[in-house]
Formats: sequence, C-alpha cells, structure tokens
Amino acid sequence: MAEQDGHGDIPLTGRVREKLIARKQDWAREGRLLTGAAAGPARARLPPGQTLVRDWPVLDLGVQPEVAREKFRLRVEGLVENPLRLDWEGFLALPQEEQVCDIHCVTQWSRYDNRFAGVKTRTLLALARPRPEARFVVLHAYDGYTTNLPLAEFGAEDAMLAHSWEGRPLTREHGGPVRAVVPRLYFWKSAKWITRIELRAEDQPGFWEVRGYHNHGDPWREERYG
Ligand SMILES: Nc1nc2c(c(=O)[nH]1)N[C@H]1C(S)=C(S)[C@@H](COP(=O)(O)O)O[C@H]1N2
Ligand SMILES: [Mo]
Repeated sequence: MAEQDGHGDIPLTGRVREKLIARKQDWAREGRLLTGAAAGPARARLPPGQTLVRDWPVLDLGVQPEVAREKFRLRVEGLVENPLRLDWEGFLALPQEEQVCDIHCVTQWSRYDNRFAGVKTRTLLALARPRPEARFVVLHAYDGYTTNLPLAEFGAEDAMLAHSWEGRPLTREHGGPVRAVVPRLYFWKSAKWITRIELRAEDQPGFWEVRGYHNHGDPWREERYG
C-alpha cells in the first residue's frame, strides 16, 4: 500500500491484520457498542458509550512504518494556492504549539489530558491558503491508511499535527514522527505517520469510512458507524 504514495523506501514491519479489520467491519455492520443514549444538552466530558482508560492503547492496521526523520516529508496539496512540501527541519521551523486534549476511540476507550506538541493545522492551512472550492480533506499516511474529514473540522482551533506527547517525541507505535490529532472526532480520524494532506472539493471516504465507519465521527453524537 505504501507504494501508492511514492514512499516505497520507508520500511514497514508487521503484517496487515486482515482478520481484525474484517471483525471491526462486522461490528460496524452490526452496530456494536451503540448505546442509543443521546448526548444531553450539557455535553458531558465523557461521550456516550465510552470508558475511561489510563494507559494509551495502540491501534492500527498491524503495520507500523519506520519513518526516519531524514526521510520524513509532509505535503499539503490539492485545492491550495500554495502547495507545501516540508522536510523534518521545515516542519520544526513552523510555529510550535502545545495542546492538552481528550481522545476518544470508536472501540470505546477514552483518555483524558493528553499533552501534544507540534504544529496547529490552522498554521499549515494559513500557509497553504485553501482555494474557495476546498471543503474536504483526505489525510494520507505512510502505512497506506487514509481518512477524510471536513476542512473546517480539520482546521479547528484544537487540531494539530503532533510530534511530541507529554514532552517526549511521539513513539513510532503512536504515529511518530508526526501524526494528526483531531480531538473533536473519533480517533480513527487522527492519522498516524501522516505524510500528505489533500484538500478537495468533493468528499472521499477513507480506509474505515468505506468499511462501515461513520463518515463524520462525532463522539458526542455517537457517530460510530453509518
Ligand atoms: N496511519 C494510520 N493512522 C491511524 C490508524 C492506522 O491504522 N493507520 N488507526 C486509527 C485508529 S482506528 C485509531 S483508534 C488511532 C489509534 O492511535 P493510537 O494507536 O496512538 O492509540 O489511530 C488512527 N490513526
Ligand atoms: Mo480506532
């Protein structure tokens, strides 16, 4: 899968977990984990159907690309006035910010107060200058994973591309060197090992979105599957 994005020299270890992927797809079809509880008017911190965890589970397709910092490239392209192509130094040269946020995984765990550091998506978008037609974003990762979201939500004030967590470099298993963090949507929208951000006029469902996950994924509306 990695070949498609033209980064065939990034080693992948592990094996794609076909069975796990098929099982999650079945759960999506069956509506597993749905509580039917609507979020009340005063939005709770813990979204419906979620359980708080203290550790930080690792979830991915089973292959974890090993992206050396010298080989890291980040592109912002598609419907932008100023396409960006950044290497590691270029990425670190952008304004750096910190963000403490909660994360909510569709498989039911939530984790509070994660301190990420990196570049806010707003900063990147301000540099790339989206064209007026741009309304959606597809995030592409080094393991071939993709996920889609509305441009407005990708550019939310608390969304970022993170390289550190709790003051330390983001580990490879959690998506280092750089991952997306979009706290207001289920965590599958936060692509690990990100390499390309594509701005589009039309939406294009990503890896889990074509396998039965909700196209939008708001945890407080319990948009798990759809
Ligand atoms: N590149 C990539 N990003 C990904 C995934 C993946 O398989 N590949 N899995 C997603 C899912 S389903 C979740 S829940 C989170 C898990 O992130 P974590 O392993 O750091 O907890 O990453 C998301 N981002
Ligand atoms: Mo997930």
